[in-house]
Amino acid sequence: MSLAERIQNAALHAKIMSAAQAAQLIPVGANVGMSGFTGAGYPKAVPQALAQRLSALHKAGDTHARIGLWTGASTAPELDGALARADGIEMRLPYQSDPTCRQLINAGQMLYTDMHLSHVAQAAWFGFLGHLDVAVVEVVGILPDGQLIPSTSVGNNKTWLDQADKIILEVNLRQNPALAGMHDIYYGTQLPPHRQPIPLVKTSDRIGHPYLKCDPSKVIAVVITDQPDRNLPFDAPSDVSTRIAAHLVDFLQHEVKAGRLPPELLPLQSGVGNMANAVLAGLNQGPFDSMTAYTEVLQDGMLEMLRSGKLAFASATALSLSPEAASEFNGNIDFYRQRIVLRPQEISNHPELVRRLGVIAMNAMIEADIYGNVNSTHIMGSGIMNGIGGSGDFARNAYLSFFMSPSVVKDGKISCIVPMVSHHDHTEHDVQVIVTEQGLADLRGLAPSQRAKLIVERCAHPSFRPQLLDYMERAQRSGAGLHTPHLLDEALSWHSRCLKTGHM
Ligand code: 0RQ
Repeated sequence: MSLAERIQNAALHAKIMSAAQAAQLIPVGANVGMSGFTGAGYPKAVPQALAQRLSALHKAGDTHARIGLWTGASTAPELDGALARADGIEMRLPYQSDPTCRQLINAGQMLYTDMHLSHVAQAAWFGFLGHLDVAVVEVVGILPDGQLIPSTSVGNNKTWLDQADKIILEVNLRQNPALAGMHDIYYGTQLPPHRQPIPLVKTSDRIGHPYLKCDPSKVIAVVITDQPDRNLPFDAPSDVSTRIAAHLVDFLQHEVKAGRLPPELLPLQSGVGNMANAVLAGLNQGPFDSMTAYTEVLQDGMLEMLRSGKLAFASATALSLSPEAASEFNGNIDFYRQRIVLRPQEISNHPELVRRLGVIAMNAMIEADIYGNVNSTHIMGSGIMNGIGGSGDFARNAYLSFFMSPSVVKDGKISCIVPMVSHHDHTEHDVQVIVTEQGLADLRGLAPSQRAKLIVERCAHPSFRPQLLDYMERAQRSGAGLHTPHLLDEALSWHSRCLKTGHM
């Protein structure tokens, strides 16, 4: 496809320039809304050029030259990594999973606002996040009237394009032009008090428009790139994640038999990472057919399920595929376009829709406590790992909300079941089922003391079970309130004692 076919708006041809020239147009101190969600559809060239520019300014003595960086979710080394290594990010939101960002955030050198992903667009519209100065958005192509063919993620692009004063577009020639038509951009969202119900009742409903609207007069630069998305390979499912997947599939079968789920289940949401991928592999081999997904990220496991026919349709905001899966996707894009829709993240993660559709939410966690509270984000209560991402959007509103992790990590030294979580992301009220390789605890309808017994018996590793049972018994005898008994000093010191001694 020629450049003229990719960029059909004649006026915007005059705006084509190098990434270095475009980066010069981003004011130091600006808030910049970039595309990108879980390593898909992020700008590949301008962030690196901007990182070089900020580094040069630091060397010249302007040590405070940074930007505020807003995205859909996590991106890639060419974006988060490059800007973080250049110490170019003052404030990061709403989600990251980059090692350098993590290190700077935990060293107190980068500010981070870790947000529910469905909240970001509204927060930007209302100005809670400050003013958005520039949008940098990867697209597949530009139509004659300036509308944009979105790339492999939609994320917050609609909001960034609407809200930013100026726009820089990266047209990535490597992204498949046949992505056109896969997106559904909903423009019906109003602000309160004018908000109307969102007219989506099935995962496959199209309620919007295939293209992103863009005012060409705001476009200050068009940069041509030719690079693939990050495309990290997934690990083969481990023994632990295979066992977790088996518990989950057994439980879902039980729910179908009990008449609490239809045979094709309800729409699935799956988090990111190797464990989520292993669970999807388990579902692909499981007994359910004609499943659907209403999720944020579509990774290899879901692509395989679409190919096998186990999954009839998937709605998401981003693709996050390994190199092999990306090549399979691009080779058969007409097949996938019939079965995938990519939406803005305020729609893919919308609480109203998650509740209406009755989503089955399956997310990984760092730790759960004996009463069912979940920590998804912090190590030892203080150090951020990634962020809450979409897990809260789904967990609170889902029909069924699963949280899963290995029962122990770090060679068995750390228990993922603890007396009291060291940081709270999902309260006991939002967590229905906890799964580790040891087993599954169905917490629905149980009081705290019943939940504690079940979680420890079913999910804790045998090497930590005695300490946890002993804790529970002593807490019950302590004279503390018996609704959710705790020995506060001991609960709070569990993590540090565990770390010091390996096994308490
Ligand atoms: O450490 O990197 O040193 O090996 O945490 O853990 O086992 O690799 O698991 O990649 O699935 O991540 C919750 C972080 C799990 C992720 C979390 C250590 C462990 C390892 C990573 P190493 P694993 P995963 C949809 C939904 C929040 C966002 C979300 C996450 C590292 O799933 O970020 O759900 N979730 N979004 O050893 C100390 C513990 C630990 C621990 C794990 N209890 N104590 N270290 N680790 N448990 C996607 C989006 O919203 C975009």
